[in-house]
Amino acid sequence: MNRRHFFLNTGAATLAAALPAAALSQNAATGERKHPKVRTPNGWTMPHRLVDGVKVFHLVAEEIEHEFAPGTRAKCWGYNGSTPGPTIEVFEGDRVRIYVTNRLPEHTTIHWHGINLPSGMDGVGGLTQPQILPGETYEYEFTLQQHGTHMYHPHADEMVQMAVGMMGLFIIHPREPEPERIDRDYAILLHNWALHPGTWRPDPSVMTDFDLWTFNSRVFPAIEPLVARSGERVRIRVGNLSMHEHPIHMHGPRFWVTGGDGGRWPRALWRTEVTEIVGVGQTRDLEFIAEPGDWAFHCHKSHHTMNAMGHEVPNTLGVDQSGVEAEIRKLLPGYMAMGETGMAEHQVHTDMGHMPGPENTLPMMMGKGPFGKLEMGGMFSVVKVRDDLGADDYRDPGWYRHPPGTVARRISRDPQFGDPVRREPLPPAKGTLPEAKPMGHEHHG
Ligand SMILES: [Cu+2]
Repeated sequence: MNRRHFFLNTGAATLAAALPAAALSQNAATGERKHPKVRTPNGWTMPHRLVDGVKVFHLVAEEIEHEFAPGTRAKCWGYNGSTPGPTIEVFEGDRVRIYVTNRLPEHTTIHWHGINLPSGMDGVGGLTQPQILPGETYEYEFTLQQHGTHMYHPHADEMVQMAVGMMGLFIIHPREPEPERIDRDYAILLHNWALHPGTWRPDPSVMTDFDLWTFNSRVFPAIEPLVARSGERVRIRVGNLSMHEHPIHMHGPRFWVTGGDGGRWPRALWRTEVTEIVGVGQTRDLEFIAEPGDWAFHCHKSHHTMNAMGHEVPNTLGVDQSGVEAEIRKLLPGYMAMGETGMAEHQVHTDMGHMPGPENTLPMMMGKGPFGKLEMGGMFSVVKVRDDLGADDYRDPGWYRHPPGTVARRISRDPQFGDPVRREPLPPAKGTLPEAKPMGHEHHG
């Protein structure tokens, strides 16, 4: 062991003793835990080197192979091997130096979204700096004068580079402890992708009609659950660099919206909500006291909790397709008419292997829970709160074991059950509501 190794190992051991794993931001002098380490589900936090008091990071823009969920991969662009790129986690007052190496086939820059810095460090190609050409490395350096949930992304050929995955989170903790101690601090970046069925590269030309809706570039059920212990104060930071607004909704306890790109809001501005719209280019901090259970956490646009699907298909709800199915099967053996009673049957068929989709394409609905199929995809995860978790335990605890008598249950199979109060049906309309007809037999004129 040479001297340098000895020094490094001793240093590491001292550091490890002073700072237990989950309390890297612990104040060593008082033992008081100021901020938990941010956890980026399915992502990671970028390490740094300390050089003369400056925190030094190195981002590499490059093409990567990314997996949205087992069964769907794509050639994407990201940073340091991933999309989103690694989360940068720092403190108000820190001086940071960030090297950006461009290993893409075209030029790029990085804009530090929401961060107050000298104009020339703002990363707008052509406006505040030359483009970073392929092979070049640029250096950004600035002092952080604020705290909050921020982001980074290219400001060069932005439409293409963001559409194929180039983005990351930049989280700045306040220097002082926060008034309410946070026990778990999650960070999620929202995005959308036009990965058309059977293809391997996201299509940057799409403006609204996307195929995949992601938390940290993953779709349900491949998104890690958000785990907490009962009574803990949990923050979920949500940033949006997609092309849509996302009403982010949590079941169970209501949350306070406590901050955004502008940092933590004064207490008088906090709002209790169960759904918060995170606009394009915005971030929002959601905080709640964890209550035991399995609580869905998802975008409330119902198409955003689906995977690849056609959005402009004929509406077959309520249409008797029995005749047409036989006709089409003469041309397309194995054709299955669907949608007559709703689309839940979709997951039944795909799970049974009856509907192998195009290659490299996830079924529209996926996921199995303790009570059956979840029929979800996209922007959906589960907040899993348990009484008996260790403070630093982030492992998936499995499904919630409900206390006896607290689960909705079947009490009848008779559709005529009971004596429910119902409104009178409408009087017959004047010959306008059509009877259900087989698809393809619409009456014209
Ligand atoms: Cu959404």
